[in-house]
Amino acid sequence: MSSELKTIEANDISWKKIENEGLDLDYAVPIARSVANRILKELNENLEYFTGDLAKIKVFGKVYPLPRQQVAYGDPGITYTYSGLKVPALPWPAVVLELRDFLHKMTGIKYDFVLVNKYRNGKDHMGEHRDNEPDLDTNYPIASISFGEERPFVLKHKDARKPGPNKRQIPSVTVKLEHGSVLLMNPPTNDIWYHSLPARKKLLGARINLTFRKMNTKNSFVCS
Ligand SMILES: O=C(O)CCC(=O)C(=O)O
Repeated sequence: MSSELKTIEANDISWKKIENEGLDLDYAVPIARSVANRILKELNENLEYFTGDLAKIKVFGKVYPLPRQQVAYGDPGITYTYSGLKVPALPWPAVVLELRDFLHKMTGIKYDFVLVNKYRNGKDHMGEHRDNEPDLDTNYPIASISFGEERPFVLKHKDARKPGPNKRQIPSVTVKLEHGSVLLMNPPTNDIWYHSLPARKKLLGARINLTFRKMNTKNSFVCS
């Protein structure tokens, strides 16, 4: 871990708790702007994103190009299957490992997988979904770190998405994810609330988000 991140103590972080029915989030901006700028630069210079079939997504059986760039890193042998895609974890780059180790110090959790999404501008987005795939160990929070353009992150209760009389009037919750911020999505949030990163066409800046996850160990195998 870099000396700058090492100087941040878990006790120094002032977390904001965001709660609702089945929703449990912790939000903070623990990474100072100058450090966040340096990390964003390193992410921009060192990460390469998936191409070909791994840069496509299946929605209701149809295949589309991903409306953003994506890559995944993790411990050896890990794969993650979601939206019809089976994504292999590439070996950790130093700058991503630095963030993984920072989260370990902050939360006590040693994450073994991260999905990185780059939104090249405000047109790039991510649709409503839950991170509740069988590959994930849902006992742990998903830790989301953001750099670059601030974008709204929108959470919607599953009952508010239902059609017809079963629909409940539960307002969405929006969190602005700032440069250098950390959002912890604690259980059972991802069973009950969908989340999305909607397009904001007027925003021109790029943003990189990393969601650190803990996988079910049965999903891991070590390649010989
Ligand atoms: O970019 C974001 O903040 C959202 C990422 C996300 O929803 C995910 O990785 O599942």
